[in-house]
Amino acid sequence: MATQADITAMRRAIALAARGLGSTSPNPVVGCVITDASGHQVGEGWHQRAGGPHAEVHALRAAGVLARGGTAYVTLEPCNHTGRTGPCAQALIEAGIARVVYAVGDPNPQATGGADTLRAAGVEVEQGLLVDEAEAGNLAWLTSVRTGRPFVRWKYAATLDGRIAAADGTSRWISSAESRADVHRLRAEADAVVVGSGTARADDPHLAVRGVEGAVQPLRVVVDTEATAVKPGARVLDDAAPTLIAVAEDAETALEPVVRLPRAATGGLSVPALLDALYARGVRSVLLEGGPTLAGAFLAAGAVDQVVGYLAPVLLGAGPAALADAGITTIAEALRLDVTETVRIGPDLRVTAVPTVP
Ligand code: AOF
Ligand code: ZN
Repeated sequence: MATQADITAMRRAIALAARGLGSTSPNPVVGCVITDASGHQVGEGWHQRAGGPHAEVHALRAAGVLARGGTAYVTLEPCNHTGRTGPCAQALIEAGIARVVYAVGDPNPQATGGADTLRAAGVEVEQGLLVDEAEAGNLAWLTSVRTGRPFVRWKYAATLDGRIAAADGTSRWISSAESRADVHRLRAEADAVVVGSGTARADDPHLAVRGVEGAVQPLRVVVDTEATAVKPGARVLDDAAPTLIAVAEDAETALEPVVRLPRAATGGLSVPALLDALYARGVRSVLLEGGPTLAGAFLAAGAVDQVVGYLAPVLLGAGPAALADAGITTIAEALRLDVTETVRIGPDLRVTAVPTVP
């Protein structure tokens, strides 16, 4: 049975794990707290970057000999494999840990089996404490492991009547400065930020992260099917972050770096082919930032895992909607979502939702 102290320690481990968001790809975010035999915290750590020590190793180093006879709280099942680093299950056994409490089982076939190894060595093992919170904290990585493509978060900012610009095309600024700063945090969490040609043409966006301490810059991706939207000198081509222009196989361009991809039946780029190409480059999470046409294509391809809408208390009554055609023609086909969070961001409302599992 989990005690209040167990819950407190796991909650701390989940908070520690979140510090790795955006910098551990293609690995998960993982946090670890170690308490001694009398329940005092003696070490903590989190996974900071792929190839670096796992969370358990950081926490064991901090605890030193005080780990002996203690409990390790880990957000993910300790690994059982020698990958870029040694097996954490073994490290926990060698440090004399008596009990391991973890939240989420490791779905990675190479790493799984840590719980069995620990039990075989006489360590008490408990699974599932705060599993929903820990899964939510690792949503991008877990989704990418389960689906074999990057996790996709579609973000948009709109008026309360769902418009992203006025009838004359003016759009600066619908959402507040606070919301725009929050978007930089989402960019920092993502491995890649993706926009379409309409957004590239209309906004000449920069797409790099500003104002987030320690942020790893995401790959900036412009889906420019006909290779006509991104011009030499575009802000997205500066050296603030890496860039990739995705064009159709038959498009002509001298821009670099470019990836050539097949078209979908509709003529636009194939979304699955784009996601495969990004996955092959190590991308495990995508922030889809615009605009309505590309978002419609992703939704039609079943490739949106989470929606984050910034709703500004503004009305326009005319102007383009946040989402264009997504292949839905009748109400029975409507994409239903479950709201997982609502937060006030300055004057705006941020709504996070995920597709309802039928
Ligand atoms: C992490 N950090 O804190 C834990 C992980 O690439 P490697 O060799 O570092 O191994 C990565 C795998 O190890 C990862 O996919 C996951 O299954 C397991 N546990 N990974 O990156 C950690 N505990
Ligand atoms: Zn490990």
